[in-house]
Amino acid sequence: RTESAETDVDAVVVGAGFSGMYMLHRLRERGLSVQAFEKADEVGGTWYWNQYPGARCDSESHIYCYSFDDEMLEEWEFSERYPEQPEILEYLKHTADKLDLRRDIRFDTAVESATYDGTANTWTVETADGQQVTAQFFISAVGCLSEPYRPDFGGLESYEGDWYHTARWPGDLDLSGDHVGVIGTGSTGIQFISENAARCEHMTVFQRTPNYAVPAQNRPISKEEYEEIRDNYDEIWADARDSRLGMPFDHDHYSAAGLSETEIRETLEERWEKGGFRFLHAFEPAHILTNREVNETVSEFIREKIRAKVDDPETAETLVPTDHPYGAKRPPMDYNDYYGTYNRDNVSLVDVSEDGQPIEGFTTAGIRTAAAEYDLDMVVFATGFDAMTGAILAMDIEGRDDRRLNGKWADGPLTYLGLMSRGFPNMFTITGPQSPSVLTNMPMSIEQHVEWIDDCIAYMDAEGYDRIEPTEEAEQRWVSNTNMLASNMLFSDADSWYRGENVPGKPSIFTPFPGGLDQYREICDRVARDDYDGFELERGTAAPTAG
Ligand code: NA7
Repeated sequence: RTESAETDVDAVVVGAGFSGMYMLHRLRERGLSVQAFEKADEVGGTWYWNQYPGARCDSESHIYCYSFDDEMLEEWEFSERYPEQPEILEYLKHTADKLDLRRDIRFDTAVESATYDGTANTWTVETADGQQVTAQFFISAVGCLSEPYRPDFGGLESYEGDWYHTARWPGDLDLSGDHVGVIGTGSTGIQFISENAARCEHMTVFQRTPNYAVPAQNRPISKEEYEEIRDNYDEIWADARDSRLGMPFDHDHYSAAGLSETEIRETLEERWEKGGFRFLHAFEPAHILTNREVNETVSEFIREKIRAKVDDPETAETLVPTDHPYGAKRPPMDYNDYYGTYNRDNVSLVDVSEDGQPIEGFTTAGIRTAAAEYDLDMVVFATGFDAMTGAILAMDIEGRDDRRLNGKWADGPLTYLGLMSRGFPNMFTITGPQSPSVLTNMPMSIEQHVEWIDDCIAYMDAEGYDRIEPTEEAEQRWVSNTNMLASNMLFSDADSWYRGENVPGKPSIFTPFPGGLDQYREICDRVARDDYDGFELERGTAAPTAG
């Protein structure tokens, strides 16, 4: 590197969840100086913020962790098949201690803006409290389901009860004795409702779209099981890396082609017992997510299970999804007899869809719908996130030639590989839009992204390049490829956060890369092997050096 420009550090990383922590570690191991910023007062990201009782990860715990460090795999043990929020947070804190990450993380510090200077080839990152740091590389690790979305119901300011968004849960709240209203029946709402109904005096659930919750079949993991997992970890990780979902069992699916409906139902019954994503992936994804007929058999199978669980037929029909096929929205998991919860005397369900009684707003005492008023001591917004782009665009990012990222992405995100966007040199996004992240076991995707970015920076260093950005053509190709893959699947049959439709005014575009982590990894590896095909690399642009 030349000595022509001096920066405070080589790289700034924003966020200290799974992604930011690993990115910081990798770059530091390579000898780069890194400043990470985290707006919370602790590491953990998603698992720091989502502290509502019942928060749990839908990936199985033995693969919901980093795979890069054998020692950590040896010494850490999750207690249940699916890890609960407090345990994941402990795991991440433990990792931060073990890798000595905290010394390079500035906590309680939100990044407000990042501005690229094309002459000096540096990024200037500014925080909410007015600190400025310059770096050659600017890396967003802010997460893709991290910017909470709360619908703007009128009158909330006059509501005299308490209200919380699940993704900003304050920790130890006592719900006992309260009449609690819950808005939202996505993955979060379903976890919250079934875990907390018994704790409340009364719970009223406001459901706009019924969902297909499949039993997770959670249970404790025994010592013997862990021993077996450890003995086979090499194979487990190899299978997970080479799979569509980043989950090792993903290879173990059937073809639905040529099966009769009875045979399909037998397979589904067997998979129902296995639970979670093993059910979703009973058949080749091509069959459930592209074949309407197979999908309808699967959807109907779940509908019957719901009807069988709920005592009151009218409530059951309100809970049965008929407006969208299974899998078109992110399928939620049931940890705690979700449908059985509606048989409790202290739980009631309100249909707030267009055909029911939509929420009109808040009163001083609670929620007013088109048909009634509900008095509530507390309202819980389980209303999801401004997914994929929300947290990135919450920062004011200005690239080359005064171009702003929120302007460039006004009609939908434009990226190459979900990792970079043209006009924003040396800026990387981990789990960015048009990457497979949210459709996979996240740590597997995160490790792939981080390692790719780290290798890319190492390549630049070795070859004497100091600026990288995608070509216009490669970016357009990637975006159309992602859209084309999605258009061959059933995703457009539902309004979902996958397509930005949960946030009013957001462009309606399928944002994750739906081709699977295995295919994505292959593409990324090929791009790197071909000297970063589709990227422009430049030398002699006042390569900055950390001072
Ligand atoms: P989701 O899956 O986006 O669910 C949000 C829920 O909130 C969903 O049931 C929405 O109904 C409901 N919602 C949103 N806006 C409204 C309004 N205005 N009125 C009534 N109901 C509303 O978020 P989650 O937090 O559950 O899950 C996000 C991801 O985190 C999850 O998929 C996992 O990947 C982890 P809708 O279906 O839009 O009619």
